[in-house]
Amino acid sequence: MSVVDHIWRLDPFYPVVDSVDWVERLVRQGTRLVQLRIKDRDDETALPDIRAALAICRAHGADLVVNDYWRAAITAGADFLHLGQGDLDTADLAAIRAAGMKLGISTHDHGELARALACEPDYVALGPIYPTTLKVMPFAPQGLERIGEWKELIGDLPLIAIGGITLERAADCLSAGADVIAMVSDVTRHPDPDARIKAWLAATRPAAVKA
Ligand code: TZP
Ligand code: MG
Repeated sequence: MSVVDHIWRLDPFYPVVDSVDWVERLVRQGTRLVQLRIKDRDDETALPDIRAALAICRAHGADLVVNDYWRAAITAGADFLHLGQGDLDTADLAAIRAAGMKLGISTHDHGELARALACEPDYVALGPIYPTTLKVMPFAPQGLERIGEWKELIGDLPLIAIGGITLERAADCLSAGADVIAMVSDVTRHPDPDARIKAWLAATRPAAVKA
């Protein structure tokens, strides 16, 4: 399978979580794409968690995306890396490419999109689509129209929508042009996360099969 074929098979359900326990809980239930987003560590202290999450994902046939710690991601042999705009200031893109990792980049406005595209990413994330309670954002909610605009601007690159997206809002985001829905609190802060994971999988798996 070529890299492009693989990218096109990115699962539409893309939870973003902050621990190996969450990664395991998700992939055991059938999640196929998950981001490990650990904050306030360095590469050395994040490395054991990245290795553990990678082993769990591989054992379950899931793709792990490592957020932030690109040196540790290279050391662990990760397949996917996600960088925010701030991370691009210091990331060694040549080293990331040389390691064969696929790269996703966050964008919030046109300037950030231009910068992201200049890095030749493998996917582009747009957020926040709706107001998010998870982090203080200097950007107003993008709304659904912006998803369609971004999809036109990035062409064949997969578009990830993130920020305030619930299962009830997912269909609108996919119809607007998103290929993949990323979320945090709709899963991790749900009163019954396992039921919510199952509901997301049931709602998005047909789309995954079609893709
Ligand atoms: N990037 C843009 S919004 C966001 C990130 C990491 C947080 C998304 O969290 P939630 O709970 O799905 O709104
Ligand atoms: Mg980051």
